[in-house]
Amino acid sequence: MDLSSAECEDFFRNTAVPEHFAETSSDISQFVTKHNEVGRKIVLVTSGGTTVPLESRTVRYIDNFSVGTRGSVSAEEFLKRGYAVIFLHRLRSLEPFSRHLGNVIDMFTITPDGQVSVKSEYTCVVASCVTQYESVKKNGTLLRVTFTSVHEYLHLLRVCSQCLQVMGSKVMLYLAAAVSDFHIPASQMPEHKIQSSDGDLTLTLQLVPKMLKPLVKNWLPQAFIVSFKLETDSHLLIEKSRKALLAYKHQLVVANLLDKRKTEVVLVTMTTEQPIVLLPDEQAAGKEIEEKIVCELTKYHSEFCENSV
Ligand code: 9Z3
Repeated sequence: MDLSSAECEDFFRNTAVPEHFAETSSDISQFVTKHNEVGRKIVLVTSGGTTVPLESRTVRYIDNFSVGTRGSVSAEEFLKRGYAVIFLHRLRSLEPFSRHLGNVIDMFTITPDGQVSVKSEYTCVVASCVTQYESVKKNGTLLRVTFTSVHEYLHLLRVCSQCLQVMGSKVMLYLAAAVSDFHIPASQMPEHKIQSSDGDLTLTLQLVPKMLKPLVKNWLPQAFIVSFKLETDSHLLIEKSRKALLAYKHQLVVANLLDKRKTEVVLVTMTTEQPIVLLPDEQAAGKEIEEKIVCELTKYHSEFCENSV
């Protein structure tokens, strides 16, 4: 569905803003101003799945598989390369640094004198995470913003984009979140819990407005924008990635298949296809494919910035 400016405005007017929206918007704006002033590049990383609520006082919702690995690992990689990161992620999905700390309660023990201490087998991983996290906190280079529903996600994506407009080409969008294609518009959602006593439930979901179009055209026309294309059928992947580039006119699509997403992706532009593969020995050594993806994308972005001045 192509979206006119009026339809876009209608969607946002008719869809409730997330809780604490004014405060979050102000945090984003301050973060952008601070890093823009010192000339630091900013990346907006979106991560995790969006829910589709079935009731406005939500008891039930539709969800998807994404746990936020792609986004959280990539955020760490961008931070390592000197970017400031707005990490727009699904509440309780994986986050940079803490993602390494599995089941936290297993990591602690109580010493005979009653002190809490980290078990010896975990000290290395805890020390490494805490050191990296402390350094990022000291530099103020990571801003975490959360969403749950697809409606909250879109409101926050728009406000982040509006705040980032001042950055021109020095901003990258890395849209790795698994955003639902279907939803129930706020105006058609029942307020209260759907009653099972009413019998079988038939749902009609509508297409979520494709916000990538206004995003590229109006919200952030100068930015370097990377979207992700997820398919399960390998025959469709590249063709659909190109179709997205044609439709939205952004810079790059990271194409991935559901079951190979941790070891293979293709960086697709209008004229090139660059496969990125994590080799078995790299995998065995604990390397993650996001290191390679982010390394390549930062090169594309530098070139994009040079050509934009
Ligand atoms: C992706 O394709 C991400 O790589 C994954 C990462 C969601 C597969 P995890 O969070 O998974 O590490 O578990 N994200 C984008 C998926 C998406 O919704 N794309 C849409 C599409 O393919 C619109 S841009 O049409």
